[in-house]
Amino acid sequence: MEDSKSDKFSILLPTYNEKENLPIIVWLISKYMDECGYDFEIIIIDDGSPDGTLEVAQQLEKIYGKDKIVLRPREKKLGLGTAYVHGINHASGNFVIIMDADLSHHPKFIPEFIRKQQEKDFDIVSGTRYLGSGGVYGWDLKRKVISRGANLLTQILLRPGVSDLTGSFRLYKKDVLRKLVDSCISKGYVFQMEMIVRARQHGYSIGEVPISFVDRVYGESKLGGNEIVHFASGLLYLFATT
Ligand SMILES: Nc1nc2c(ncn2[C@@H]2O[C@H](COP(=O)(O)OP(=O)(O)OP(=O)(O)O)[C@@H](O)[C@H]2O)c(=O)[nH]1
Ligand SMILES: [Mg+2]
Repeated sequence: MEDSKSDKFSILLPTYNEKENLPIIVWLISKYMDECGYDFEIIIIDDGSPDGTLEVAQQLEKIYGKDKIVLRPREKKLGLGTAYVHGINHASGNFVIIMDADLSHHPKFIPEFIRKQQEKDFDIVSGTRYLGSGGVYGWDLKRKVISRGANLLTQILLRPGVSDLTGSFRLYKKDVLRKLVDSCISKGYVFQMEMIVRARQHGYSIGEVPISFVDRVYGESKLGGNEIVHFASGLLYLFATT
């Protein structure tokens, strides 16, 4: 058994126009991590947000210190998939936590992820909206039905052994995450699905923690009409290649 006291958690926050959300999420993360006495760093990957998110992040770096807030900005919007890869390359922890910065993923679940990981030394712990106390808030019926339907279809086609495949709130052992990222081809949230499907192929162990997902309050939703098309083609791609 490794000594869990030497564990360090690198929390990746990709941001694009999140200046209202960033101070709150950073405050909440530090609060929960400090309360539990976990060693951590927050890596902010801002892609040239026009709203000035980077300036806010620089203020936070001054307040919390360079060891806690690590800024790894990029010039322009290059997408989430590559933002994660960029973040992993700068992570100094042996665990990596991936979450959205728009407060849809509440930091209070991070200690639960960590406790779940330690239960059976899981390679991955995945947040799920579709188990136990998990759920979604702030969605209209249409979006709920689409999300449920998409999840059901995914369960039937891919049999992933995980109840929520498109969620992106997860904890990984860093070496596991690196190997998975290298074996994934897709982008966007199909990428989140592919990660789990490949993890199954590699035989990695996955634990699940119920999470409540809350729709963003601040900032603009990028949910476009293309989403269903992207999802369907991604699902078919994974179905055909795995
Ligand atoms: N660095 C970086 N971050 C991004 C990019 N696109 C989105 N993000 C961030 O990734 C996280 C998830 O993106 P969201 O826009 O919330 O995506 P979503 O949750 O599917 O959709 P909505 O919340 O409804 O807008 C948020 O923290 C965004 O700020 C990007 O191209 N680069
Ligand atoms: Mg969001």
